[in-house]
Amino acid sequence: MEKFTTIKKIKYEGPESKNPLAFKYYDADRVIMGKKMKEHLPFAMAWWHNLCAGGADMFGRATANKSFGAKEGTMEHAKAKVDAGFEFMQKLGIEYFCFHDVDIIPEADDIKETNRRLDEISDYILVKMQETGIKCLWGTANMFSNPRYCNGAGSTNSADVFAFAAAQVKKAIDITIKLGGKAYLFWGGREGYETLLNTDVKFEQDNIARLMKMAVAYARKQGFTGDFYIEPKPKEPMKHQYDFDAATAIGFLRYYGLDKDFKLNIETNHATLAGHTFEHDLRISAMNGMLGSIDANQGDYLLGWDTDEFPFDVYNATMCMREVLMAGGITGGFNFDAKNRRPSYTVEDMFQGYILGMDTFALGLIKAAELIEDGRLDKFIKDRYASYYDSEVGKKIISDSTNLEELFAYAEKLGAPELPGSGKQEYLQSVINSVFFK
Ligand code: XLS
Ligand code: NI
Ligand code: NI
Repeated sequence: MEKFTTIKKIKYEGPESKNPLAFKYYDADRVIMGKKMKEHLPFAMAWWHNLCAGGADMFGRATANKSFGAKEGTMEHAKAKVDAGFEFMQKLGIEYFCFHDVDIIPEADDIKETNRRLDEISDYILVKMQETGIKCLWGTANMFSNPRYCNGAGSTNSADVFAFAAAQVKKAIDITIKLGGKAYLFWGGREGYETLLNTDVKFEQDNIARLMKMAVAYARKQGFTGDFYIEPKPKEPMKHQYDFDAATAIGFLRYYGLDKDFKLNIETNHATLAGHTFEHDLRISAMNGMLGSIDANQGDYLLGWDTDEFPFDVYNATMCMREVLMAGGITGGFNFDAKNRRPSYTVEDMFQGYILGMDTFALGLIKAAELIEDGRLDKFIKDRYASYYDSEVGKKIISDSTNLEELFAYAEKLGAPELPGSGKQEYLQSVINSVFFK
């Protein structure tokens, strides 16, 4: 039965349109740099925000009704969410979804019953997937909401909790494989600590790696060929999260020999919480061959937590898409890990959040392609390092064929080098404006 009876299929109407339920920039079949927009931008719906969260915060209960006509906490409700989710994705032309195990069913007290419910609902989801062609981008286990995970999952001090987490990961991998997920994700929900007064960091990190290794071994044994992801985040819920940012996560993966199986899922708001720009963490991932997927949202510079807003900042989305285009695309997708603001509690708001996000990324793609085609930024960067290609000493340095003694002698002969050339930041920023506002 149709859930969103007041909403029709969302169409592209172009920038002149004033229709609040139409795309202004996202034109799925428009070709940009040789590829359709929908191929550049494999969007995904985040099950948890869109179908589960009603806007509750620590000061008040939910404002949005996500019952979809069923009693919450029942399997009927779980199925109603599947119906609503697939209708939602179809109406928006979204081809992927992402989920946590407990987003798709109400967790039972007994793990056997929880797992039975997961089997039942995944059968139901599978039928919908076959009917609609909608696919699973990634699955994950929620190992942060239940009180048993107050000290983390892989990082917990309790061996029993660790074993329970392992069981949950096993089942979440089974369901992800069953739904044909492209990847399996670890967001280090509470993998971190509050104080060193009670924490053995090395012990906890070794254990997180153990859990990940077991996950890889198990999934590969089941024939899973997709990627594993770590989604870095510097803080919240814990004060110190172990997967602080892209560079930290990459170091961790390499140290434990997990770097062949894992890539990163970079979330805008997590990068900015780490004190980086979004494009910084994308660049660090890409240059290490580990840019897997993106959690598309945005934070608020006035607030110090993960506000998970729908992306609206076109400049930011452009810098993201520039990184993605330069990296030759991503194998994952753009998952809207984003939620409506609490006072935006209507069904129209649900759709308008996604329309905003999709239009913002479409604009980002258009503008990033224009920046690349304009060529001034890329040429400037290339020229900036020309001395390494043009001079003898530069060539020696980048071909690893010199040493400190030789460079010492060279420097003595040189006397003093000239200044390295202007960075021209202001000029380059004006180039961006001129491409944006032609
Ligand atoms: C929370 C994370 C979470 C992950 C999935 O901050 O972004 O939503 O994406 O567990
Ligand atoms: Ni987040
Ligand atoms: Ni996320």
